[in-house]
Amino acid sequence: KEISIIGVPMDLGQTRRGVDMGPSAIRYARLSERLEKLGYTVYDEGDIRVGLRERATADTETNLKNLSAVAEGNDKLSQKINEITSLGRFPLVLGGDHSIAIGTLAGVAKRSENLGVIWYDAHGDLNTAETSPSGNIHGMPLAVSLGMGHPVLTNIGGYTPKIKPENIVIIGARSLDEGERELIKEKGIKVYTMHEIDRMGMTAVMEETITYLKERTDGVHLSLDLDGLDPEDAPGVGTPVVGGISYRESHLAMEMLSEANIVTSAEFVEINPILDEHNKTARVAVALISSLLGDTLL
Ligand code: DIR
Ligand code: MN
Ligand code: MN
Ligand code: MN
Repeated sequence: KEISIIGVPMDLGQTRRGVDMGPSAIRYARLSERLEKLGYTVYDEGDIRVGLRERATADTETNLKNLSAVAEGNDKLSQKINEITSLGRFPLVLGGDHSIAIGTLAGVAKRSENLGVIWYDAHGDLNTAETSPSGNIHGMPLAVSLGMGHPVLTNIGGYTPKIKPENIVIIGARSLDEGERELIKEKGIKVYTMHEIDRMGMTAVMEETITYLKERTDGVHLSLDLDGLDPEDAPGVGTPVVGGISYRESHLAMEMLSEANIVTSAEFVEINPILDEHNKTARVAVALISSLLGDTLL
């Protein structure tokens, strides 16, 4: 089996510096070596070129920060994903802030009538320019992929929407803005908040998620924001939220996805080495990626 790694040093979707170094931090934590040991042929495609923050300009008509530079980076990413999937390789995207999911999904959804999406995150990332409290595009990619938001973003890849609300499962949510809550209700999006994870346990959450997605989708994209984990386990993120998913629970979730063999693309985002403790969060990401791709203890 063949995997293509694509780094996206994007930090324009939010305001903390350093998340653009995420791809380097994950490579430094020996991602390729781990995957090769699992028997994969690994193609590291290098990084997508992203505009510099200094040159990016605030969009004056909307409250969307760095709109054109974010859109440009995502457009390049979606094209790269298209090349990779046409070769039949598994795309593994390394962020960068979560705004890059716009480009990843534009690429992977092109080949899929009914793409499923697992959004593993403390946040819903379902804001639009109207509902966003921050103007940060990293809080919007799931809404954009549903066809809601600025046309410069929703039209990336030349089509919209990329995904259907009933094909989404959000896991780990514990910080949702008012507009996001309304959208979740309006669209009937399936969400396992921390309440359900505490109450049901991660095993049942993943069993339900897998059964649900298996019967209605023809492929599943895993979009894993490291802030879905508890900040104790993943401190190197820009918007940590206490009371998150543990390292063990996350491992279990990845192992269950591996067993179910439903994931067809993945991205690991929001790793910020400047805010990290000795690259701990990047090492967690590499461990989770390995489990997702079939690493077992025996
Ligand atoms: C908040 C934070 N909901 C926003 N979002 C984050 O700015 O839209 N997403 N941090 O990962
Ligand atoms: Mn996110
Ligand atoms: Mn988040
Ligand atoms: Mn975030």
